[in-house]
Amino acid sequence: MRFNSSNLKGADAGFILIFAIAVCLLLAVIGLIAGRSVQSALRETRTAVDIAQARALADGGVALGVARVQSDGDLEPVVCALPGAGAVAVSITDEAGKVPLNTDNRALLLAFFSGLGASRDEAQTAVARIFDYRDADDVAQSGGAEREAYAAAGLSFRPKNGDFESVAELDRVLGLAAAIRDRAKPHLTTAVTAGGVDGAVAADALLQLIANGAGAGGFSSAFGDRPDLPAAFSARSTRTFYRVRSIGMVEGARYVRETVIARPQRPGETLRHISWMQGELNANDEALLARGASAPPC
Ligand SMILES: [Ca+2]
Repeated sequence: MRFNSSNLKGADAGFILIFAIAVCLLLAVIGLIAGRSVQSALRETRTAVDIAQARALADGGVALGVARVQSDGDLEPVVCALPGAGAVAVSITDEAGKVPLNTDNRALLLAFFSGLGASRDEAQTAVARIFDYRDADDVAQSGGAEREAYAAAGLSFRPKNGDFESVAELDRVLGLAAAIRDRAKPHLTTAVTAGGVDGAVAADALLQLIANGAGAGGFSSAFGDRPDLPAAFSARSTRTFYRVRSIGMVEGARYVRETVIARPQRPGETLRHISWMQGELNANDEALLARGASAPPC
């Protein structure tokens, strides 16, 4: 058979052309991927910078909140902007307006858990388990749970037999329904150990749910729909413990800083931060975040 050199040259040329096109396509794809990687890296860097700036703003906002507390200033939320740097939203709450998780007032805790939607039996169980978790003995109350019950449930931890140090510690109490526990947390405090709640600084929602949980029979309503707490559930604020919650906003980045402070009560005392942690955004923040876009200068 005769070899056709012209056909071979044509085939070679075709192959080289296809190879060249393939190389070009490959280079184009590599270039595209590299370009996107650079863009992606730039975006990530930008986001990281925004988050760092939002965090710095949030921490600066804490200083603004602390200054308000120390000067007995207005405790209404503040939203203000640092031109070119973003905005900050600061809210301050007196912890005396929450239910003390370490309170000895069993009736208050019963009304509170009932108001959150627990049945009377579920509320009594929840309160018994909270007391068992805290009290020094290992003898379970009616409906409660001590060491044996925790071991039988296969838990690696046991009741603390000491006061709660944080509201998050509620997760370590055996047998609390997760839904009730999560609804309870925003209304609880470990900063204050009192026999009641100061209705003057409590959120409307908390007063309403305690009223609902207590059957509302003993409540008057001197201030419209805002229930008054009965004396058995009340304690005056010592105006010492405040939660300062500060949200830094930079472009799309948000950072939440939460701290509980103890205000000096005597000359020579200094302000103490009892806790300092990263917080999380919640549904109530939407109104504050919306104000960030057109906030006045700080
Ligand atoms: Ca105990």
